[in-house]
Amino acid sequence: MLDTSSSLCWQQHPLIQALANTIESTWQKQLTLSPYELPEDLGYVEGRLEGDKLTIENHCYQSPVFRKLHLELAQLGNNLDILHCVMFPRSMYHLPIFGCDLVGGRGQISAAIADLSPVSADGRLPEAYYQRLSQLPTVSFSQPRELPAWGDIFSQFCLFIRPSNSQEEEEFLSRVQAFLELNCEQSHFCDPVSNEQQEIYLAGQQHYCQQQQQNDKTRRVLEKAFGQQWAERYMTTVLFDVVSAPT
Ligand code: 18B
Repeated sequence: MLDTSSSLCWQQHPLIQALANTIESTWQKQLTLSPYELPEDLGYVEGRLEGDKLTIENHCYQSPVFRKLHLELAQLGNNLDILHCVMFPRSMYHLPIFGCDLVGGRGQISAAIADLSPVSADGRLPEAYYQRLSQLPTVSFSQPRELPAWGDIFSQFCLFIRPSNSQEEEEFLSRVQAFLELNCEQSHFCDPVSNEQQEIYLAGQQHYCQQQQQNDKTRRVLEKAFGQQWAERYMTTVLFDVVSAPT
């Protein structure tokens, strides 16, 4: 469970609470976590957006296989609840990037996104992922949403929906849990790759971050509360830092 003594978690939409707890407990159970130091002033931040307070709370770890395991909760007054999560593997391992974003307000989640995104040159996931993902029960959601142009980084398994009732919320949650468990499990079976392969996976991660940095909807929320420069620094150091060497 999330260490929630002072956490935003309790105040958020129930699906965000449930997913935050699922992520944190899956990581705790399946991975060997150690702290990941974010820039000192960016772990917990408060700003103001048109009179409303924007609060951001970060939970960040690393493990022998993952360079950065980032779970972020944000809340804007009573209007906007956000969960953001990314698992960046170290480039010496061929693993996809697990990413997830939930955005909601006033009791309704408007955007629920989750994916295991490939980082290889041919845009394919490791073979084991195809086998396992194709065995998951089929799900269909009544309100699928269309990915923006920068979303060419996502896999064929990407979910991007507006859940229309609690059953769809449950189905989304269980699919994300399956993605998470698969990714943690695979991290125990992967071997380090050659230097040439590492260059490719590093380039794949860089491309992923550059595309995500083009999300104007995220940028706009951060810019309005904290200003343009701060938003740029936050997006490029905390959310989607482009690492230039293997870590
Ligand atoms: N994101 N999201 O994380 N974003 O971080 N997010 C939105 O209903 C924030 C990720 C993604 O339609 C929206 O339209 C803020 C990851 C996609 O053009 C808002 C933070 C992924 C869209 C925010 C945050 C990801 C999207 C609009 C920092 C995927 C649709 C909500 C805490 C793995 C973009 C709506 C589009 C939308 C905001 C995807 C307000 C501030 C990891 C594809």
